[in-house]
Amino acid sequence: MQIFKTLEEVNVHKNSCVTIGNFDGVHKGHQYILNQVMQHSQKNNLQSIAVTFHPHPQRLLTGQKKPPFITLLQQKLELLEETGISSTFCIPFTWQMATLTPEEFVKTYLVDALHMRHLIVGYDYAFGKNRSGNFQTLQKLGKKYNYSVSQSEPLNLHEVAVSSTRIRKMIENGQVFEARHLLGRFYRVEGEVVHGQNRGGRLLGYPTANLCLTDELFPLSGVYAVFAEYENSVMPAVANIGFNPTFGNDVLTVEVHIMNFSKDLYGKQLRVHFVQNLRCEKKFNSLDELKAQINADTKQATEILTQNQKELYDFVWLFKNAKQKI
Ligand code: RBF
Ligand code: MG
Repeated sequence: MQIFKTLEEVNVHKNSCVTIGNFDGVHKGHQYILNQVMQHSQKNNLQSIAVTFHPHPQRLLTGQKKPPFITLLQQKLELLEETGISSTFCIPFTWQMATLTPEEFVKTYLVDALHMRHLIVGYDYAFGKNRSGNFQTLQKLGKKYNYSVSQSEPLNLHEVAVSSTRIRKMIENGQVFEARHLLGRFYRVEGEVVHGQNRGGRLLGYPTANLCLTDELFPLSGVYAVFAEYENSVMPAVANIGFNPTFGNDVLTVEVHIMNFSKDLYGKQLRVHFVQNLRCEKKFNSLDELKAQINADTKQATEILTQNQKELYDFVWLFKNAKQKI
């Protein structure tokens, strides 16, 4: 996938079919539109292009770090690439950008730079100051600048549109097993393995890899059956997200115990795919009770992760078999 990070970098020699959005999560709803863009492009010999902004316009304008992103830029670009779209134009969003009229934006970025001939927008797409630019605005401009516009209908799950907001809420509630249907993959976080308290192996007999976190969104504190991905291998594991109340920590940690694994992972990049919530985090009165509980968690996670393994793996390996299925 070609990535353009500035107007100057844009290098498009063909007419194009474009979609535009924030794509936080690159979820099933996004995948659905991106597929339409690719199909339309193929039929009409156009280049397929996703357009997005960075930083997120709302973040720049409000100066607030919320809502938490499902995917940070790097992961978003990786996932966009996996959809098969041929280019992504990641427009740097600045205060100056925010003053452009819809027409100036469309002409400079979409028409002149990308040679857009067809635009597909989501069912809820709006842009510009106070979200004043909408489907009708884009259609009017299309007459002047020689492109057509279509609006994609929402992709529903249980009669409710798949949206980043809905997915965010599910993850914050710990409903990671449900969220996979909307994402088309398991929710995941990743980070470098760093030194923790060193209690896990020594005191409890369950060594854990502690992650140095970069993500913004975390499932509800608790214990989860997860897959740990490290250097192209995917291993059954169990994760604890929380504050280790038994030991009175005060920072959020994500630690992962990988079943039947004893390699040293310090300094390595680990990706954690959240499969299912097992329980909430608890304060135990003794080490033995905590140990017995972790033992039970490990057993339960192993059962979950080894049942229907093929289906579960499809959700780890994004898009491979899950495309369009919901
Ligand atoms: N710590 C707690 O204080 N309460 C828990 O409920 C809890 N559950 C855990 C479950 C699993 C599967 C694992 C691997 C760890 C858990 N821990 C829990 C964290 C434990 O306190 C931690 O691994 C050690 O303190 C080492 O950092
Ligand atoms: Mg540890």
